[in-house]
Amino acid sequence: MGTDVKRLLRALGGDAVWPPPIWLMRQAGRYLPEYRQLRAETHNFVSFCLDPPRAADATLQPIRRFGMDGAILFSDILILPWALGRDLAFTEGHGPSLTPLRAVDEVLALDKSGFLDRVAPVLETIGLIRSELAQKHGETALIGFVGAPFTVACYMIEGGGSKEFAETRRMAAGSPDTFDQLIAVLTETSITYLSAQIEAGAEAVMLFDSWAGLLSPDGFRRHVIGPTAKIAAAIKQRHPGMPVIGFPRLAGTMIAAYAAEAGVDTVGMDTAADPRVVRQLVPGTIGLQGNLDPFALLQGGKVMERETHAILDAMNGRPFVFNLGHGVMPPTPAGHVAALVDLVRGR
Ligand code: 1CP
Repeated sequence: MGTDVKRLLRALGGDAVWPPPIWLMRQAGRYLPEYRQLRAETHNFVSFCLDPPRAADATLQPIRRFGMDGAILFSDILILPWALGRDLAFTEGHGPSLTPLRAVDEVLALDKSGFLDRVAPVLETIGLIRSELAQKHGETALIGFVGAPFTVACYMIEGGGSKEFAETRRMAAGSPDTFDQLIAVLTETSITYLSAQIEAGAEAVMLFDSWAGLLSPDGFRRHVIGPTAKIAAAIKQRHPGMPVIGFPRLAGTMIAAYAAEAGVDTVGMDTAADPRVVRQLVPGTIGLQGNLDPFALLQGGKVMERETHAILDAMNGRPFVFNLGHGVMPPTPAGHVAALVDLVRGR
């Protein structure tokens, strides 16, 4: 690959680019004063996600400040269930709430034919982002995303966030036909939605499986690896060479099976993963991404430096993308993010 290819895309394509490219999960968000200002202009978070100029602006804010190698589309994993016809609201300090989905009729009623029209503003946002990147930040690549089917099902069934997602796990064990039908709809619509994001200009895609770690090994194979493998294979078939990143959060030792079988090019490591161990578990042909503790970034200084160097030392020689192990915490000083970017780039 030529050196005109963006550094992030070279790393996601399997090159051990060094120093590694960097971007951060939740790099757009409340820790940035300019985000809080933009957010205050819209009461409704869903409308904000569906407002192309504002969503493009939120995506680009961390790029303008820090010159990250990756921009992640400003949207949310719950826009897909909303577009499929489920009610969705975000309340201040409480997070998302949806009407809980419990019955097979509700799965059958999901609007698989109409959802793509409802996400048209997201596709328009992607076009706006790409044109500003092309004009002003030629080295930054745009990442599109969906929530992986299991994690999206967790929110749809439970009706919001949860520590245990007990209703979801109860349905997976007790009504497997209904659960499998929901996962199948999410798998199919995720393929369509990611393809549309790629056609609109996304240069890589990521699947966020934030709750993958709740499952047993058998459940993980069925509900995490299975649907992810279908999505990754379909994306690769429709868009040859398109980089696919998977983030099976808190997968523990199942990260080995995920890397070997899910068909993603790059695997995201969460905060709890030891990169020296993951390096042994994951074949060298698969890229890795992660995994600085968001609390080390919040702390900054020596703690951040020590943990960052440990990750860089463990990942040297591998195709690798520096990131956090989970999202940026709202109280994080923006100066710590700037210092982290300098640290990783060796400045
Ligand atoms: O008012 C606000 O500012 C709301 C906060 C917020 C933001 C900034 C939410 C609500 N979503 C987002 C944006 C977002 N969410 C992005 C794009 C921006 C970026 O990363 O820079 C992405 C990729 C997500 C993905 C997302 N949403 C995940 C997967 C990653 C993860 O954090 O584990 C999940 C689980 C969600 C659900 C969600 N959306 C918002 C909240 C508060 C939550 C978590 C709810 C919970 O489980 O408690």
